Amino acid sequence: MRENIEFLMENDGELYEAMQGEEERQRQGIELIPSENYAFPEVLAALGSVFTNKYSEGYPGRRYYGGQEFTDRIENLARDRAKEVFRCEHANVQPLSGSGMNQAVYLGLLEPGDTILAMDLSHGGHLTHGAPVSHMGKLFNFVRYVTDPSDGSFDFDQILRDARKHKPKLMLCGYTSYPRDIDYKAFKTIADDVGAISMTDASHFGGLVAGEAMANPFDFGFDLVTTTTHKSLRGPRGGMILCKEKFASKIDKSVFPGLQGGPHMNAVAALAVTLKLVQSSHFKDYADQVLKNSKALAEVFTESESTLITGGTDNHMLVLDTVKSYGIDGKVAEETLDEVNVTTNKQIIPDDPNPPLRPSGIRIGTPAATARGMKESDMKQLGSWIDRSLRSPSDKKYLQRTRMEITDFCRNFPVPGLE
Ligand code: DSN
Repeated sequence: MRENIEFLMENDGELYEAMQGEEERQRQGIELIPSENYAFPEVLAALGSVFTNKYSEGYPGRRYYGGQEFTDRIENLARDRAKEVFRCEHANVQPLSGSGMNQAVYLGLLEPGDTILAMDLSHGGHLTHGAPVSHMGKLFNFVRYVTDPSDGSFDFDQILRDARKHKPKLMLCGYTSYPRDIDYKAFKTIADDVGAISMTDASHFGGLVAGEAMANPFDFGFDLVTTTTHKSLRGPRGGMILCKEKFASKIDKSVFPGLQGGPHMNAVAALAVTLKLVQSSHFKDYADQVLKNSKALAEVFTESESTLITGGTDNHMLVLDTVKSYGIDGKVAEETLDEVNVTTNKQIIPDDPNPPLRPSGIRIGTPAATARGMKESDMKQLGSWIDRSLRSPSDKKYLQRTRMEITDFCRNFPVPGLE
């Protein structure tokens, strides 16, 4: 694989230079965006393989092009491994991205105008969970539930009242910016009460379910789970729809030919190897460590009396209210941390009075740092650098010194796939 990159050096200097720059950025900085990670080296190898050359519209055994002996083999491997890892009856491994994956579920199982009950965007839901600016928000009738920001809890009595009033066809839980676990039993009970399909979008924590560090919605009888494959799972960019057999045919038809053409078979190959690697005891240790690291980092902010949304974390991420904690908005916080080579992202917080490009907080997550081998003591060090930097965004000398210390610190933690 490295040889292929050297080949680029010979033939496309401009591209090679940007690629080298990104490698150095990833080496010298600490990646704390909760949805990012370092793909397994095996994933990078599969992505750069000959499967990128192949069209495979259809499904194993029923394709619209010839020459499918080996593509069928890898797609079957990916599907079987997905079913084994997530303990489900059916897996579609073709979605090209997380948004398309969720859209395929809604479009395959519902009619336009049908009602979906899902979490509000500012409380942690995703754009595809019905944000008014999204096409899905226009096509379906989303009713949104919120959380109590003081402790992140859901008001299940209210959700039940909403469900009985609006009679959703589908009830969705899952999040993109919410630092707590989900009470699947309570959600499933309400979905059953109103006869709704139950779905979890596990995009952020699919890897933590696979590594058995977090609960699996299928153990509570959920109908469907969607997950992207490049976040905590450490696989290729893409998505997966996991479901009960009774939804299999509608889901498959919705993905292809409903929404997509040819799947990216290099990504399917990379997903197959991911789903082998996540079954190892090594990956289970990794998933546990992601959560330990998140808690260790949260302790630093609690001790410094900063404001964490919901007061802490049960998963891989923290949402920090930077306005309340440091008197700076999320954009300034993100830029300040960029100056010390710590990458986070500005983030709206529940009922944020500020706009999305200048919101009141940031998100911080531990999957990528943990993949480099960082442990709780490293999180303490990192947390104190972050806390101090956010307290001194104009102290250029401090930020410069901290940047150098962090660059040195990073040398102890090789980036998977780059060394
Ligand atoms: N963009 C992803 C995230 O950062 O959470 C969700 O799609």
